[in-house]
Parts: sequence; structure tokens; C-alpha cells
Amino acid sequence: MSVSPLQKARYAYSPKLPQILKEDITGIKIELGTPTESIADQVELKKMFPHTYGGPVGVITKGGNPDAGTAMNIGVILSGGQAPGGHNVIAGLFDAIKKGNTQSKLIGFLQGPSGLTDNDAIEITPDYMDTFRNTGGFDIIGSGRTKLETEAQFDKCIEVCKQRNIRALVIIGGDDSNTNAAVLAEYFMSKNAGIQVIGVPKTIDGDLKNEHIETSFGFDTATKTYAELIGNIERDANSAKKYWHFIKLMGRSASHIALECALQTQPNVCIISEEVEAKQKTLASIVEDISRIVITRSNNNENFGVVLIPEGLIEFIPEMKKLISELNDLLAHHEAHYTTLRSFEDQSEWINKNLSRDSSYVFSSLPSNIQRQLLMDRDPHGNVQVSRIETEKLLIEMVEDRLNEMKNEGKFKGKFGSLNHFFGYEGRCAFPSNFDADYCYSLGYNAFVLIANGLTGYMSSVKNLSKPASEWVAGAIPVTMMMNLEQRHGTKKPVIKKALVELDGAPFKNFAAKRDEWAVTTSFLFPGAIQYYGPDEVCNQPTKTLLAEHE
Ligand code: FBP
Repeated sequence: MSVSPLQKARYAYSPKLPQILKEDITGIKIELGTPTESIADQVELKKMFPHTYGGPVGVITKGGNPDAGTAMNIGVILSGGQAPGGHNVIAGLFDAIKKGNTQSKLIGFLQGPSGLTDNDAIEITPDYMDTFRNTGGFDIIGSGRTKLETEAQFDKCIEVCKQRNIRALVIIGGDDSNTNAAVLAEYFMSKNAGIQVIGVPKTIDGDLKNEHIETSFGFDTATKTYAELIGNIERDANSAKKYWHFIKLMGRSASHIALECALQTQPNVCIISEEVEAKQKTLASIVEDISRIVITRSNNNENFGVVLIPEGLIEFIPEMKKLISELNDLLAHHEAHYTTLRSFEDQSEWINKNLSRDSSYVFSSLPSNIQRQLLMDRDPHGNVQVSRIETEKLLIEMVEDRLNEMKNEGKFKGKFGSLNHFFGYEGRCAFPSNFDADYCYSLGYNAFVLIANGLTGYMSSVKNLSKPASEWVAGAIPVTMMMNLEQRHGTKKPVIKKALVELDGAPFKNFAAKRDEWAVTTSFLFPGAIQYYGPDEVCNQPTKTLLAEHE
């Protein structure tokens, strides 16, 4: 296979490790603290996780651990959406395993969790591993969104692991996949299966974070990739001075990606879904805010600008949230009848009849392309697929209508030329930044240390990330500690709490302090492409979100 010069150069990059992980692998151990509690619903969670609840937080320290030298087979799974750095998690894990014992094997289950239940796997060999080091993508073993949640699936997992003599599984995934990993760990313990489960925090969305998981991997590279593109568009807008660019940014629910990109590029508008919800802003009031900024800039002779829109926005606007929740219920409970309705007209007529009055009004007022998108297939969790709803087009259409009204009232005399963009898939498989390459390698390497120390139901943690890698702190966090109970499909389920943008947190406050100025005075910042080689301030900086959170 031919490879690009950059890919070849990246094969040779040596990811940095925290100081402690550079020690001999049999000379490091985990020091455990005192038992922990979940963030809420302690009594119920203790009952649900009798074997794994409340494990102590662990820190890696010097100390003999001969078990690290035992030959063993370990399985690895990539779960959910791609995130830059996944290959390096596997590389770190692979190298640590082989340092322990060259006879140890890493088995990669193919296309996500279904690879485990289908017993579809490959052994990752040294040569194969070398062709994926420091590269983007999940194609080393593929990924998938199958949920492991039934006892029949869990029993199948035990059967496959026994057949392959697998001692531990490493599940690389987001909040849902790590929740499922914890449930699997508990099940294995209850059956005395002797199989450990370790999670690794992945997602470009940046919403799997807390005191011990400072960021999920992939967020750094994805936001830098989007920020490069946004900066390029800003410069284009500033050169031609004729378009308003409405840019939707991936991030299923939380607005961390949009916020980080705003901090990096200083656009005229960036909507933060969490603020929309907190202030109970309607779609009309969001449109009004944008229209006013367009008019103010137009009065200054600047008929151009950039608006950032988080992918999940639609579900945070109160009237849309209500509509989507009613649609989800209707489609879930009347699936059989709904699938008999062939044409969009029949579908929307039936939907309108069955929605509440308010929601029916909202649904009818939407353009038909958005109505169609709201009715598309649900994801495996029964949720609407927000990445397929063209909120950026909806906002353009509504702003245009509002500006026309204002024009008729003599309040707007300028021009409004618009273009729409959606950045999501462009950033998920980029070559990982040095930060993600180092962080992911460390997470994977550390996952093996957790296994060699006999832990299960834990997540690999690497902290102190705003400092140079040599000062990073490697540790182990019990997954139950991050859990609470949430309503899912009518029942209370244990889940890792999603981290949304905190309106009293430093990243949002930094943005809020500047946004009025950025709205009116063109203040664009052009971050440029991710740099892999060069001075530290250019190629080894974490995100502004991470830095602000650690100020
Ligand atoms: P994960 O939470 O699995 O990491 O995926 C996140 C994400 O990239 C979201 O930002 C986006 O809404 C979704 O995946 C898109 O899903 P798909 O890849 O299935 O189209």
C-alpha cells in the first residue's frame, strides 16, 4: 500500500508518555485510595453493581508487579463514532503488552462490539500495528454502534473470550460504551468469568469528562481541524465581504466543540445549546438575535459574517425538544402502523393528528425538508439523528424571512447573502495532533497497567494534561463513580453522566466576555492547520477549553 509522506513521517513519531509509565513495566503498580461513591443514586447503584461498586481511585506508582510479565491474551474493541487517536490507544496497549511479555497477544474484535458477540477478530501483529501508528481513523479494526446489553450477549462474550483465552477486554468508547463496559465487568464478576474489562474515554464531542477524566480523546484534533476550516472561511468572508456563513459543528448533544472552535476563531455568532436551554430561548428569539447582529454589521458596511451552530441545538430549544420527544415516542410506540404509511404526506398528516396541539403547530411551521429530517430513522438508542438535521439551513431560511420583514418595515437596508456548511465527519479521522497522539498512546499503555494490576470496571485515566506529558499523572478510575440513574425508554438506567457546557465554567465565561465585541467588530482569528513538527507553542498546545478549565 502506498502512503503519503506525512503518513510515513508519522509512523516514526514517538508518542510521549507520563514519566511513571517510562519505568520498567514490571516495576510499576497501582496505589489504591479509599472506596468511592457514585455521583448520585448511591443506594440503587450499589445494588445494581454489587461486585464492582465503589472501587477506590488508583494512581500509578513505582513498585514491583511481576504479573505484568505474564503472557496473556487481551481483546480490544473500538465502539461508536471515530475519534482521532484511536489507533494510538491500540498502539500504546500493544507496546505495553509486548513489554510485559513478547508472547502476549492483542486480539482486535472487528467493527465494534458486534465483533465480540460474532467472534469476528484478528490478532494484531507488530507489522500490522506499525502501519497505523499516529494515524487517524479506526480502520485498524473498524468500529460499530451495537450495544452490549442483554444477558444472552454477555454470555456469548464469555464464551468467545474463553475460546480465545482472553483475560481482559479494553473497550474504547464514549459514555454509553463505557457504561456498557461497566455493566459487562459486573456481569463477568457475578459469573466468576475471570475476564477483566477496562474502558478508555473516547469521543470528539468532549462530553465524557469529569474531575478524573480531563478530556475525552479526539476532541483536541477534531476541534483544531474544524477551527482551521472556520478560520479559512472567516478569511474568505473578510476578503470577499459578501457572505454570511452558517456553520453547523458536530457534537451530538453538548456544545463543547462549538465553544472551543469559537474560542479559537472568534466568529460573529456562536450559539451555545446549554445557554439556549437555560434561558428557555425560542427558535424565533435565536433568529431575532442573529438578525440584529446582521443588521448592526450591515449598518457598519460589513455584509458578511460567520455563525457557529452546535449540532445538538435543535434538542435544546424548548418547543423543539418537546416536539422531538413526542415524535420519538410516537415513532417508537406506533412503529408497525407508521411503516405502512408510504408517502411523506401521509406520514406528516398522521404525525400532525397525533401530536399535542403545541407540537403540531411547531411541526407545521417548519420547512418540509426539516420535517422530513425529523422523521428519519432513529439511532440505536431511539433518538433522532441530529447530525442529519440541517439546522444551519433552517436558521438561514428563518433569518432571511425576518430580514425581509425588517426590510419591508424600513429597518434593514443591507444585503444578506448566505452559505451553509456542516463540519463533522471531516474532523473525526484526521491525523491525531501531537496532544492526541501522546494522550491516546498513554491511555492505551496505562490500560495494560490496570489489567496487570487486576482491576476491572475501571477507566484508564491520564491527568494534569495542561502540563507537558512528562508531568501527566496516570491512574485508574472506577466507572461506577461517574454514574447516576437516568430515565431511558421509560425505565431508570445506570449511565455515566454526560458533561454539558457549564455556564459558570471558565471556557464559557471567557467566550461570554468577548462575544458582543466579536459580533460587531470583525475579530476573526486564523488558527491554520494542525502542525506536527515545530516549536511547542505551535504544535504542542492543548485546547483552550482544557487550558481555561485548569487556569
Ligand atoms: P461518539 O459519541 O460515539 O463518539 O460519536 C459522536 C458523534 O461523532 C457525534 O458527534 C455525532 O452526532 C455522531 O457521532 C454521528 O454518528 P454516526 O457516526 O453514526 O453518523
